[in-house]
Amino acid sequence: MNQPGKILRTTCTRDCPDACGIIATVEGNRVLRIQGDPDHPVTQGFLCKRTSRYLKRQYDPSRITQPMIRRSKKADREWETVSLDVALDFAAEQLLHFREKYGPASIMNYRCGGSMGLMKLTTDYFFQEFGPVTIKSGDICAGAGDAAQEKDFGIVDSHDAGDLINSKTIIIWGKNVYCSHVHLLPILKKAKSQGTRLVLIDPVQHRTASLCDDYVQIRPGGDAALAFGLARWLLDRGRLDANAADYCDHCDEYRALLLSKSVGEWAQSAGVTVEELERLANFYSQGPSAILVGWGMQRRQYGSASIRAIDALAAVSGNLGVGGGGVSFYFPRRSAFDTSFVDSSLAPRSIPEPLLGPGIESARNPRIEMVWVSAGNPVAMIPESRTIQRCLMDRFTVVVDCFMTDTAQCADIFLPTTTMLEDDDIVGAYGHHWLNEVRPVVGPPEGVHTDYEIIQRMARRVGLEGWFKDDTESWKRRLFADLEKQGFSLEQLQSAPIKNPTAKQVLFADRKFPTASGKVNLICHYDPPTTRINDAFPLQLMAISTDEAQASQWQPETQLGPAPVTVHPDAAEGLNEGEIVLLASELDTIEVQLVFDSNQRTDIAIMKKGGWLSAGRCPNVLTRAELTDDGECAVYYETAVRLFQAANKMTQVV
Ligand SMILES: Nc1nc2c(c(=O)[nH]1)N[C@H]1C(S)=C(S)[C@@H](COP(=O)(O)OP(=O)(O)OC[C@H]3O[C@@H](n4cnc5c(=O)[nH]c(N)nc54)[C@H](O)[C@@H]3O)O[C@H]1N2
Ligand SMILES: Nc1nc2c(c(=O)[nH]1)N[C@H]1C(S)=C(S)[C@@H](COP(=O)(O)OP(=O)(O)OC[C@H]3O[C@@H](n4cnc5c(=O)[nH]c(N)nc54)[C@H](O)[C@@H]3O)O[C@H]1N2
Ligand SMILES: [Mo]
Repeated sequence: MNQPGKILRTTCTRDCPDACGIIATVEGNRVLRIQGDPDHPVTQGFLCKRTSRYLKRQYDPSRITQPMIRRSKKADREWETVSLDVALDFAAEQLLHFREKYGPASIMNYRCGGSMGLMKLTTDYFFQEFGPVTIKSGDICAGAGDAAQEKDFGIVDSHDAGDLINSKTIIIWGKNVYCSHVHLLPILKKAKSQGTRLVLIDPVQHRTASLCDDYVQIRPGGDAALAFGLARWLLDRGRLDANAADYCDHCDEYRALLLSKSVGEWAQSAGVTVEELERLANFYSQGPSAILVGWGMQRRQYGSASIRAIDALAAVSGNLGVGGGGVSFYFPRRSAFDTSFVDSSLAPRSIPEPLLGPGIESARNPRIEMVWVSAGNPVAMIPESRTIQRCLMDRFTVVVDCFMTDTAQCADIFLPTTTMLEDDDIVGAYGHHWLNEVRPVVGPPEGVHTDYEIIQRMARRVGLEGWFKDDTESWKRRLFADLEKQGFSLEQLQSAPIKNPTAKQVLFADRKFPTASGKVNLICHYDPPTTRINDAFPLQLMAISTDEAQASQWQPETQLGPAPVTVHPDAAEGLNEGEIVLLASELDTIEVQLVFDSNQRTDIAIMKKGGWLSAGRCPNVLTRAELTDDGECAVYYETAVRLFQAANKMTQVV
């Protein structure tokens, strides 16, 4: 399909707020180069560090392009390369067997963020029609924040990113834009050049601090206390919106909560100085002020309460419904599309995603006998990795992926699928309002198919061909149906991104909120969480995103040797920089290599998220499976850990 040096457009489907337009230079059936689309209003011609290196992944020799099965994975760990027909027949036979013998709830469909493409919903649709089967609930990534904003505002949505130009102050609250949201940088830099003040609040000092006029190194989890402290400061000075009661519920209870501590007490509980809090409050009160809420801080025990406290601050300070204001967390990436064919309420049972391991293990009547994993690597990415690994090894497991991940190593059947450069799909973004098309810029290797094509072939084997007779193009039209009613065409999307027509520049401009009462639901209870660190385990483990990789999608050569752990030198008394030491939680121990950084707090240990279990680099072996206060999000960053020399462990063991 391609002539030499042909330039083709597609979209990045990686789990990222940016959903970038990609320009690929293709010769024959090989991609020579990928670049950011200069005509995409958000991408603006550049790609992030990790995706600009994507061709290394695309052409990595470890990519698996042939179906594989293991007839008995426990006894005989050898993989057998088979034809797709053999692999699919085997998978179909097992699906039918377990449905017949134990009922559809004995099968679980687990899909995660390997691709943001909307076509991936067809896998969920298949399992809904085949079963419905057991599915996941909640969200390891953003569940707590989503639940908070739904409760407070009735919806989860954001101001248009372009509106940031109208802010006098922008608070970047727990977010590393240089790593996780790089296409926000041009807007932030422009706002800054026009006089907007930028402030970062984050326990980890990262590169985004260098962009900001002020940086507050908050105590991990201190965000609600800081938000209450800021509101208390404004209250004491009569600077809260006098009309707040017109559009907020529970004003009296919220006020009582603010008054339950002095500004000094709130500052102390947030782990900041009174001066820092006052400086922040001063900036914030010189509005309009926008808050950009990051994803990290809600992955904590009280993560949802943190976001609710920030929502309330924005509301009572008069920053909702005004240009340059708002509290932006997430953009509804699916809202423009018709996804009504999937209905999770039909499922006979769900397991909260953060509890995947213990949830599968304890499920009864029926027991879970078979797990189908696509676009996810739960063994590496979900807490209690070893429990998940054990569960999958004990059950019949199918994994659809492009690589032999930690999860795929537990499979009985491995079905190879396309990479994003070979995929055919549509995406919205969770960091802006533009919708875009995903098109194969090269054909997949012989015998490799998209997730949808795999599902279509499965459907024929289990009597569901009628549901999946349509080709990908027809499905895209089906997803696009609502937009078509509004006068857009899929052809239009094929030539350029379309801005979600339901998106607003400024949210809640009429100060009406889609909650039950039509008003903001102010948080009115807060029980401060007790810290889990203690003398025995003095550090909080924070394995966070790195600009080098997307979650566990590392190049194999990066996973050699112990994983680096960054700490303040005072947090590693008696240990030396570069030394290989042990990092232990109450659950497990891994070997790590020490990196010192005196800019960091003395109570945290920082790792790069996504380390492989097979390489001994997986932080999630140390972390317990548990749920946040609301929204069934995972508590990733509160595991208490300690560092010690390997010899000590030997003595302990002996
Ligand atoms: N390069 C790269 N980019 C990515 C990803 C990746 O793996 N690599 N992952 C993607 C994914 S899955 C997502 S969900 C998105 C967003 O994914 P994230 O990378 O999670 O997004 P951030 O918004 O930067 O949130 C992380 C920040 O939250 C901070 N944080 C943690 N705890 C607290 C706290 O208690 N208080 C405060 N104030 N801050 C805290 C961390 O220190 C960190 O700086 O980005 C995506 N972008
Ligand atoms: N310790 C710690 N753990 C974390 C986090 C953290 O900050 N700290 N962050 C969490 C967050 S925010 C998230 S969202 C999750 C991410 O968790 P996952 O989504 O499970 O992460 P990935 O490692 O990106 O795994 C996705 C897999 O999908 C495959 N894939 C890519 N494209 C396709 C496709 O089109 N089809 C199929 N079938 N497969 C495809 C990739 O090869 C990859 O193996 O991790 C969470 N885990
Ligand atoms: Mo995520």
